[in-house]
Amino acid sequence: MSTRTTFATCTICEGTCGIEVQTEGRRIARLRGDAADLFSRGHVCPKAIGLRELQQDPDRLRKPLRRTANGFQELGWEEAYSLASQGLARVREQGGANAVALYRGNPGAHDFATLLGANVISRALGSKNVYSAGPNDTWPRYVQSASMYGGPLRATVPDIDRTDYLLIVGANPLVSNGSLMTAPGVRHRLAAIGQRGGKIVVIDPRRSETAKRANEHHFIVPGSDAAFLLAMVHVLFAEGRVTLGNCEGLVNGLAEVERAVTAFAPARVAPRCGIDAVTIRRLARELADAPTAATYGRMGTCVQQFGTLASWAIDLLAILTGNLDREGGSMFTNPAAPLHPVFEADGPVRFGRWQSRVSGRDEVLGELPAIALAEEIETPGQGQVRALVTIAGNPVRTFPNSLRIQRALEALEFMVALDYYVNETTRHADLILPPTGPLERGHYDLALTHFAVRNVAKWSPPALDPEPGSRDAWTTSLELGRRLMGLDSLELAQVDALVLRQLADLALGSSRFKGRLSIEQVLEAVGGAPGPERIIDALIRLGPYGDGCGIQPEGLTLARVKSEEHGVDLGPLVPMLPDHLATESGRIELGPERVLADLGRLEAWLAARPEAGLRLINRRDIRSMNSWLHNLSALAKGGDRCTLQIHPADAAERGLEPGDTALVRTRVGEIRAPVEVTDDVMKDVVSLPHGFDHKGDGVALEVATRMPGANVNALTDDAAADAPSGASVLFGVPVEVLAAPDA
Ligand SMILES: Nc1nc2c(c(=O)[nH]1)N[C@H]1C(S)=C(S)[C@@H](COP(=O)(O)OP(=O)(O)OC[C@H]3O[C@@H](n4cnc5c(=O)[nH]c(N)nc54)[C@H](O)[C@@H]3O)O[C@H]1N2
Ligand SMILES: Nc1nc2c(c(=O)[nH]1)N[C@H]1C(S)=C(S)[C@@H](COP(=O)(O)OP(=O)(O)OC[C@H]3O[C@@H](n4cnc5c(=O)[nH]c(N)nc54)[C@H](O)[C@@H]3O)O[C@H]1N2
Ligand code: SF4
Ligand SMILES: [Mo]
Repeated sequence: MSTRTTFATCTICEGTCGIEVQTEGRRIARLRGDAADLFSRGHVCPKAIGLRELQQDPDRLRKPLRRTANGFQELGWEEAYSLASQGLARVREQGGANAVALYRGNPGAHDFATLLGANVISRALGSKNVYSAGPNDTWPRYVQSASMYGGPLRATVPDIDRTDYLLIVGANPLVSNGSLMTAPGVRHRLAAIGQRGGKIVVIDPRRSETAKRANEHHFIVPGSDAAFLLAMVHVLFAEGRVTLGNCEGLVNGLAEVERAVTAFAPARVAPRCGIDAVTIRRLARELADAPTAATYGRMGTCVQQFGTLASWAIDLLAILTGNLDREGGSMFTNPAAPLHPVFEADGPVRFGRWQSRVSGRDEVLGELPAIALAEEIETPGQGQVRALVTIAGNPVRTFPNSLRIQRALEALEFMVALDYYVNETTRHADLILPPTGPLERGHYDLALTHFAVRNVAKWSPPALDPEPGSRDAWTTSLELGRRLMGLDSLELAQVDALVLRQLADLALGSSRFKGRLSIEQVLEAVGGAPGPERIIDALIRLGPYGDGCGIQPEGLTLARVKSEEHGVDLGPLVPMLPDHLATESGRIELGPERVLADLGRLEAWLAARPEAGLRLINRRDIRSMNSWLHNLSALAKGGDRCTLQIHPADAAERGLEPGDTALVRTRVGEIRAPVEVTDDVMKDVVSLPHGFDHKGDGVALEVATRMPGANVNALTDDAAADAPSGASVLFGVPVEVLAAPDA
């Protein structure tokens, strides 16, 4: 049998590593890092093997399933689409558009067809009950970036390949491989900072894998980052070290920020964050004095009690030390296929355009906070959510108070899941519609190229033909979309063309070629073959490097990207201001109203007496990806990774020894976990990974079900939220730990 080699991209995490896939017929003979990939240069992590196993996993669904009294049964695609759309339409007829909710999970951001397809389904549903993994992840960062620069995807990324000083706050790229910072082979990139004489400082309640390789690490009390970082900003003002550099003349609100940080003197903040005032001052000076410096925060500065304020303070440090938009500092990526026109279609971002029905929570970026979903399902009344569509998500494991979500799903009238597996969430679905496998689809990193540390573009062709009888995510999205929009009479290709026209129109409206091209010329240029690739082509051609559909023939097109099988390197990040700003004022808003409005809450916390007790934080596991890779034996094997890390003093106080079983308890639930005593976590902090525990009636995950581990989101509390963004508080959760009674 002939062997074929395909250069593709791993789509599991944000690393976007290039892979080389050798196939013999339908079999994957070999899968390894693509040494010639211009961005990742051969790097892959252990999860890449997962792609091979995922392709072959017998539990991965290829055909649609329907839930019956005798369990799930396969059915044909046409029937599945009809039943799915009829079920949703029925609920919509009875309860109105808001009675059907949509949830989009994380893998949707890693596949452009799923991402664009989810938008089609969302528009077709027309519901205000739209949810995503964002509030359990990136929202504070998006809200802060939208408020300061005008768009959620206009977030800064640390220019790690050129910086002299990197302050990492609440991120563990050595395990996560980077997030909102696409930097394949991040380990080498971080090591290079040291090799060129630079410095890395990590701030984390746990001595993480990244912290262990840094020049300096400081423990911080979970949830106190905003105060700590604002104390650093305070030092910049107090010591006359504020310099705007490239941002001179481009900022609004400097005086407001100076006033706002007066309350955060290092001496006042130190006892609450556990980092002494001398160190806070020194770090601020180092950051200001370094030839170039960048501050990078991720989950630890997002899904905590003051996520937006912490994210804001991170960018203030960049701006006020002259490090914004400057080589080696915090920069903006200039993606080849920008989504800004789509995200900013309604003009400068506004929040709170509508509120959730039950507890009046603000809409953010067109969605409602994740913590609102359960109560919207549980609470009767006009607009009660009675049906749900999930796309690539597992809220029963990934939402705070996830057992409540589980009960809510049990109470739904109808549910449709677009997913690979029958898992903790999708087992509640009436219909499951699986997409083709990750190596069976073409790939372009539409979302992640917005946060890459270099400007890059790459097309990955499918390494395998789709399995006979399977359907790709785009087809399924259009099939559901047209039925839900009542456009059944249209051919799929017609619906496809409508979607293309709409997106191309948005892209043209903000393109540098606007006024020199008609929409017809764009449609003509991208050709007549239906499929989501045309949308990528349109975005690229109208984008910053594009050929303007012929206006600049030397410019980029999808065809040109396709011709470079190891990717197109568009160079290091370059200064983008002021053009990149999309705020109403055309300037950087240093003190956005929505962000400043939360300072009172932070000041009240600062003034309050610290609460005694343990705080739970999360740690990521190198062989997991949130909740969904545990059915692949190469990644699932080994002992119980879901251990409770606890400081020796805290363990001793509770009479806990290594290997004992601990009972971990909060207001919302309890779990058991084996005890791992280590001073890698600070005193009063315990750590557990998330995404484990795949036992449950009807779950069809042969390998994962046998894997040990507990569900940490049985403990996290959906009553807590970051005020400006509505994001969940997953880290810094107060918990009680004791020896399990019958252990
Ligand atoms: N306690 C705690 N909770 C957390 C976190 C934490 O750190 N601690 N992290 C949060 C974060 S950052 C995130 S992103 C969320 C993730 O939250 P979710 O997105 O809800 O969950 P995942 O575990 O990513 O589950 C992905 C689902 O998509 C399916 N899937 C995988 N690939 C595809 C695909 O290509 N197409 C389709 N249709 N389906 C696919 C999988 O089978 C699985 O069911 O969890 C959040 N929850
Ligand atoms: N192996 C693996 N890789 C992954 C994932 C995975 O599940 N497994 N998930 C992917 C996804 S969806 C995402 S979003 C990214 C996340 O990428 P990261 O944010 O880099 O990963 P986390 O492990 O969540 O890192 C958060 C760090 O914050 C620390 N922390 C907790 N609370 C606080 C706090 O209050 N303050 C401070 N300063 N630090 C705190 C934790 O100890 C941890 O070291 O990882 C991605 N990559
Ligand atoms: S780092 Fe991420 S993208 Fe790279 S191989 Fe691992 S899972 Fe895939
Ligand atoms: Mo995430």
